[in-house]
Amino acid sequence: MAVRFDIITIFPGMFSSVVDESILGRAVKSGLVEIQRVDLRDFTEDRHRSVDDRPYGGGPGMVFKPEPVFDAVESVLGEVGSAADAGVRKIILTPQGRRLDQPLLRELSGESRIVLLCGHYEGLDERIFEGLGFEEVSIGDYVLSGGELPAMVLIDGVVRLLPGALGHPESSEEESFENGILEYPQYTRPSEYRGMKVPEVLLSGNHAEIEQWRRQQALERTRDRRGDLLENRELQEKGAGAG
Ligand code: 6GU
Repeated sequence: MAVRFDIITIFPGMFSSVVDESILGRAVKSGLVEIQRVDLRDFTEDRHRSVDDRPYGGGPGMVFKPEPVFDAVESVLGEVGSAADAGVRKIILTPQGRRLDQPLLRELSGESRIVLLCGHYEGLDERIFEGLGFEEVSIGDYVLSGGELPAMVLIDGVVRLLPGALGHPESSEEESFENGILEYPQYTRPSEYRGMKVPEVLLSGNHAEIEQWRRQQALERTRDRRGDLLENRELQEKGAGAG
């Protein structure tokens, strides 16, 4: 199924390289994904094309004004609250949002239309949230200078889950995080390089043993590097048992 993204941004040019290259570039060319960029400054009316202003009550930084954002969103979806807006996922990328993870990407890969609004500065006028019904998404616990890179992260993560975007259908289901654990180590030829050998079991041709080895490696790695993932899994399994 095809997905259409509308990206509302003050830096539409930032998306060019990402949209043109690699898996995403191929998905756009093949029609699996449509990406429309909307320049927020096209919806300003003053000479300086300002999208931001100082915060009421004082304090540092600037805040996104409501008018250009409402107008940009309505140019994409029609009047707020109208039929066109139903069934569209509307997401603001801000550090205050729900953390993006693989289950959310999976969910979004089932949508047909996603509007992304890239936040900036100290934030957005609260009436944007109140009046437009966007959900907020963050890509992690650190601060970036704007929502554009996070929007690209989200788009990339969604598009590679669309049937037909990757070369081989099973590749997205096998990988880390889909199973809630990290990936096992991979090797390719040569079987020995600079004195470092590929583990014997992988050369054995014994598929049951290989599978067992990989599973054990993946669990060990997850325990060493990301114990939090295993704890979440245990909690989920307990929750499922009780429900
Ligand atoms: Cl979505 N925006 C910004 N500015 N910083 C972030 C982020 C988003 N997610 C993590 N850091």
